[in-house]
Amino acid sequence: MLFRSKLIPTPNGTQAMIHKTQIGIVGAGPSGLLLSRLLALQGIDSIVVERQSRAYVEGRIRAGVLEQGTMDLLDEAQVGERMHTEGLLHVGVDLCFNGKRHAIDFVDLTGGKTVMVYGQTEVTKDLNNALDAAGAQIVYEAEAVTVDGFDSDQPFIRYRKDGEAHEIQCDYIAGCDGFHGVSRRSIPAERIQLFERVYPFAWLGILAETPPVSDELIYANSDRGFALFSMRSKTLSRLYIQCAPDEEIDEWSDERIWEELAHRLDEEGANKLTPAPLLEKSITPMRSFVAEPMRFGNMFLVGDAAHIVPPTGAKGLNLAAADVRYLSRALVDHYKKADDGRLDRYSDTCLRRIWKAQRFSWWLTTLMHRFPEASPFERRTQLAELDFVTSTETGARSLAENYVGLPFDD
Ligand code: FAS
Ligand code: PHB
Repeated sequence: MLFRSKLIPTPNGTQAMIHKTQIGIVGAGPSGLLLSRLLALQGIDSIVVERQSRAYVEGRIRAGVLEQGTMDLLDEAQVGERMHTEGLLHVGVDLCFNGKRHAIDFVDLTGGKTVMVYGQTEVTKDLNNALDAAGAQIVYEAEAVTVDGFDSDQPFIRYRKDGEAHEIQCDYIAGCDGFHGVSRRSIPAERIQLFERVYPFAWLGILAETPPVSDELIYANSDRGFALFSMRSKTLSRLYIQCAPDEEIDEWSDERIWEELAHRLDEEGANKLTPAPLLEKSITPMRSFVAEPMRFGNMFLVGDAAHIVPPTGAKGLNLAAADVRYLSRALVDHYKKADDGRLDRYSDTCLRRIWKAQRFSWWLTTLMHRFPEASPFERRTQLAELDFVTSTETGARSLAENYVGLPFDD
């Protein structure tokens, strides 16, 4: 463990605790934890700095669907055991429109590929438990985190903890601090290009102790808007309703939510929907976002720090894992083979996958949601595309191949 600390005086006369490591990681979400874990298994030292508490991070209800590539990476990180025993393997999804459900069979259409339903909350807990057991250095509830020096060969992260100043001196910084993090915002505007599309709706998400209405996920496009019927187990449902982007959550009583979910389902599903007390209720805005490039000197942007997708395609967490897969391999090549080829290609390789996932997420979001400004002609063409996707092998295969996760380039 390269973790070394010493107290030194700072220019303004106070003192700071200096820590040295190889990789300084900002953010203890799935990206930061998975990167730290994969590097540690290769003997590469890191320190993770997180502004929230561990309980807060583990308590966030977010993604639910893991691609095979993400499952393989969690196995490589030796944290996949509970996922395999408690996760739910899914062989397809249903699309529901005009009051009818249509199966998209992943196994038939992709030559056997599937996805796993296993909540991001559980992934985060599994990673934290493994990192804890290995004595990993994770600083929770860090304040005033800043990143600097990434254009030099001595980048550093500064933060305050319990009133004390700390500085992490490292070889590289991994900005795993999400859309609202400090890493991307530390890049001068002239060095970064941002691409964004904000959608004219949001998702109201609920978690309820009630059996899912179907074994597979149901994506519903109804006259009243989109709804998604997902789950976390055979007794725990994760459900979403398209709502206005400026919706006040207090305007949605439990009763109104259950009524709206039933309206947006086919008759069979609506009859199976069993209202229950809500364990969680939140509204998530819908945006597509990409920052280019993803490398700035010796700092790399990873996961939501560099890109956001509307959750319709279940790509957010899987894209973050793909970035981590590539960066961890690139850092291992650097330290073990003195080969910086992958580090040099990191941004281009990640962005190639990111933009294909952005396209799919935008396409499925456009296909499944009611747009307030849509003309009757656009509504008809939307329904015609749903008919094409569910009644032709070409249309169905395109959805299936993207949903289960495209092959990695490298
Ligand atoms: P995260 O945002 O998860 O983690 C970043 C971490 O950095 C956080 O813990 C944060 O506290 C920390 N941080 C931020 N600023 C910091 C600072 N200055 N200093 C130190 N730490 C800092 N994806 C799906 O696939 N399906 C879904 O259904 C889905 N639902 C979502 C719902 C919501 C409300 C949100 C916000 C996202 C959702 N996502 C979904 C996407 C989500 O799963 C992300 O893709 C995933 O969390 C990405 O992981 P990270 O890149 O680690 O970023
Ligand atoms: C979820 O289970 O939270 C989930 C599943 C599929 C999606 C989005 C969210 O597309």
